[in-house]
Amino acid sequence: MDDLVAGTVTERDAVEAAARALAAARRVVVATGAGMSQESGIPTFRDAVSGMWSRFDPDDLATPAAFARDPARVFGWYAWRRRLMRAAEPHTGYDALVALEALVPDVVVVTQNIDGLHRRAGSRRVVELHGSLDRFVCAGALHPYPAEAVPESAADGAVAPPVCPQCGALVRPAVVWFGEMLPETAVRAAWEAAARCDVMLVVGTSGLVYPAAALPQIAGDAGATVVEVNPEADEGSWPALIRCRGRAGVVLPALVERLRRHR
Ligand code: BV8
Repeated sequence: MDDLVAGTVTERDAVEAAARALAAARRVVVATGAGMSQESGIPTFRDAVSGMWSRFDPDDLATPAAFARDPARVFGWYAWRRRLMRAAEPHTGYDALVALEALVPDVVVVTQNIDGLHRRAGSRRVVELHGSLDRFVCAGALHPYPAEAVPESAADGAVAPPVCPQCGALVRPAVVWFGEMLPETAVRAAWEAAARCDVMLVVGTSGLVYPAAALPQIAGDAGATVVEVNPEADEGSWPALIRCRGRAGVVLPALVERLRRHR
């Protein structure tokens, strides 16, 4: 247990308290952000050094206007990120979330991430709020485009997007950019799960991007125990009743191990 970042009694108590809440829970939602993938080698957005936003301005790359202005620059950024994601492997924290499904009757993962790692790890119910970099569509009529035909890029540089064979529009990643609406089905599933859950684990998110950042508040307001897993001290401003200071790959396995003892 001393692996936890602070390693204080408080941290050990926090993981123990979170395990007890999980032991009494029927419905659990796991809300994840970029920090969930950090130990799989995918940079977060706001990490001061390696974070993607520290080198790129989201308005320059993750908006429809950016794609219209410089499609090759935006598409190249995603081609580089897709190569990173496809080279990444789910770490032990992902395996712990899969193991959780055998210990709690109803587990739903709601992720902001587009890297597909929860699905690859074997989580059975995954809601991808911001889409997936495994899927591509055309910017015209949203015609699906085969991901296997999309060029990858070893470096972050301009890559000309393919052209849709059906309508001639440029092909784009099937992800939600800033200023775009989230997929309605994903929002409905996520909001319903958050409002009904007994425990929400909030893992690896700075809670800055809306509407995803509203989920812990929805769960807390509905009476759920909110457990935050994050090495940083004061990230989310949610009613986090239990804060586990540590990395996802350390805390989540410890949490599931403690939960097994309560079973
Ligand atoms: C919307 C997909 C309705 C693409 C992403 C003006 C105009 C329009 C909209 C807005 C506006 N002003 C505000 C908004 C709303 C806007 C928004 O919230 N902006 C923010 C910046 C204020 N939201 C939107 O635009 C959304 N759509 O509102 O539509 C609308 C429509 C029109 C007009 C008005 C409203 C769409 C938002 C989705 C954008 N797409 N991703 C891509 O990936 O390229 S967002 C992207 O950034 C991620 O998906 C994620 O959501 C976000 C990054 O956040 P995190 O995941 O939390 O990552 P971060 O790096 O910040 O934090 C990592 C955390 O992990 C840290 O706390 C760190 O301590 C921790 N950590 C690090 N290592 C570990 C760890 N934790 C555990 N273990 C570790 N090892």
